[in-house]
Amino acid sequence: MTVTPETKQKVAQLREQLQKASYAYYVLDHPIMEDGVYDQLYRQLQDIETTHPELITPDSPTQRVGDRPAAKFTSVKHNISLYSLENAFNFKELAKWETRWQRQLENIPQFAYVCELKIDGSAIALTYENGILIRGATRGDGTTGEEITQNIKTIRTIPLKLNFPIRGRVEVRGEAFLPLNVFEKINQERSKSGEALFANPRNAAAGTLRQLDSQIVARRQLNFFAYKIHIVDDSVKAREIESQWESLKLLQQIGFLVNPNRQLCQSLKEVEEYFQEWDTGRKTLPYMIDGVVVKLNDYQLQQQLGVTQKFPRWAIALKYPAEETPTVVKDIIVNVGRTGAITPMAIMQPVQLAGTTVQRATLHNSDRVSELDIRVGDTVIIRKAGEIIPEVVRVLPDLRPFGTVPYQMPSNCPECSSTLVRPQDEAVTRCINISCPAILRGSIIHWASRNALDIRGLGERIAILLIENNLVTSVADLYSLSVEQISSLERMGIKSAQNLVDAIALSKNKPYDRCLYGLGIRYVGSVNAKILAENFPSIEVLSQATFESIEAVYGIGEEIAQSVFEWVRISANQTLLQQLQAAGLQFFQATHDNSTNLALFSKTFVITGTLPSLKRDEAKKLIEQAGGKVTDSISKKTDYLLLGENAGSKLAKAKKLNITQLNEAELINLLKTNQ
Ligand code: 1X8
Repeated sequence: MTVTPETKQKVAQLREQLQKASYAYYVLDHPIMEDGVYDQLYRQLQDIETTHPELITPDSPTQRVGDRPAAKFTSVKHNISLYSLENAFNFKELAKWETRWQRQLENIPQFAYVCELKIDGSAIALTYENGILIRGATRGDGTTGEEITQNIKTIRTIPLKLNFPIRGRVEVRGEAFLPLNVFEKINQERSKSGEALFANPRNAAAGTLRQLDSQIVARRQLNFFAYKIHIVDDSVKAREIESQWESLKLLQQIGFLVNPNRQLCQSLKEVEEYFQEWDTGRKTLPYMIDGVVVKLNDYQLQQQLGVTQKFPRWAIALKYPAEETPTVVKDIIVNVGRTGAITPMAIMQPVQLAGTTVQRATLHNSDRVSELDIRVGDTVIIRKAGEIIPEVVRVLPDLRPFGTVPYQMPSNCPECSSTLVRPQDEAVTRCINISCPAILRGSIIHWASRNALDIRGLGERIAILLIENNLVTSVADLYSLSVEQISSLERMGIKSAQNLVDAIALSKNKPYDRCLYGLGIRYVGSVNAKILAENFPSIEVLSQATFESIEAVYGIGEEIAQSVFEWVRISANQTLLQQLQAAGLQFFQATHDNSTNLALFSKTFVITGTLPSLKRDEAKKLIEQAGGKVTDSISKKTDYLLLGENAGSKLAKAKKLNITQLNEAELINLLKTNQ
């Protein structure tokens, strides 16, 4: 059938109207046409194209959704390679990068950085010929990707035809992504139908792009942010663009959605501010970002720096610490804690998570292990949620290799081989052998930990050595260790042995509540230990206390009271307490009288000038005997300036900070009145 010029004109007009409306709706987020009108025009165009298939062009709005699913995707070589980005995980690494690129140049030029949000999606390469989209491809390995043009055409924010034609070939790069609400909806649906969940929006986007059925892709509402344009032919337009900042504007002008949250920064300080701002801001974005991309703005500078084997030297990704990340399980072990509790743990391929490298995650208990059905070889999602040790959130069964077997919890303690016990109404399996080395090790590490007795230098390694060499059988034994004994341990010199002995001796000065906490009584954390210490002035009083009187204390619940009540009644624990007290540990509340009786308790003094009768040392001694402290320089923490003749700069500083001044007579008075 011949096509009249009128029909041709009509087709062109319809396409233009639809394209404009679609652009306004999807890219500008500012609709200019009623939905009904759009549908009507769309159908008119469809009708004409059905009658005159020869008029169908690849950029026609009717070609958005492919109706013929591709059998499989074909490989395509990218016209220009897609690079990945070097990662920086903190500002220090970012600064190193700046130093590195600057060192590469003879002299440091004027420069600016463009900061853009790093979208958690899938990189896409689009090819336009004379303004028409002819090909879309996945990143693949950077050199070769998969041809997914049909699927890409379902993305409404990717123009099939550029807003104004650019002669020759144009390559556009950007990130295809799924909005978070769509990602969550897809996972909910998959969960209902028993399908494996996508680990993150990036995988969901990549999975969607590689769907064979474009109808499904269309329903998924993928979106696309453009961030790079290569104009291959040497047109006027190409020469106009001299920077990343300008190229983003051009991308916007020719019809792409460009992320609006970009910023031109003049220094790394500004980059850091942008990064920090978006660390908060990202929580309200409707899509996921995993960092910011920092690029040198000037194209000439970019070209000068060039690329390495893998990365451009002129760009870097500054990543936010991930709170969830996938990794592979290499082994499953059980850990024996200081209470004998058995915790199954996954040993994993090391990954970056929330700012640190992790390779262990807790599986909590055997119920959780069965629930997850986690196996060695599995790909899992791990999460750090405030805890120090990350946990396994879920397993990705689709990625499970062949030949795996369910994990079986051991029935014997891995450290002492005694039979493990699991009380009927408890989730926790325990080793109940009181001489299990794992329990002793855990107790020592806990006793020495920062919030307990804070013994510097006594960590896991030393604890293991002390136990293995039979130097300690309880925490009390720590207090009779000699320098000779410790220096005989592996990798321990006389000096570090002396330091450890000193650190152990120093711990005898720690207050009662720290000692209580250090005992590791179940449910007695630092806060509860403080409450107990305040209400039961010594361990003897606490040991004599009835269950009711412990429970009656404000802040102490039934479980804690029960645990304390039982602990002090175990004879091995009573022996331990006697030994610790004999070693000099303070299992009693330092009475308030002792300290408040001291006239200058915890007051800080600075002495300046010559005093009428006391020598400086004598004044210092008097102050210290009354519980005060003498320091050399004035600060906000100084309580008094003791002032003599010919005072120097300290007086001026004390005046500035409004610090009380005393003379010798006033000091003596102060000591008397409070005695
Ligand atoms: C990856 C990404 C880039 C940008 C945003 N999100 C990403 N995931 C951007 O430059 N705005 S650049 C990039 C890459 O080069 N691999």
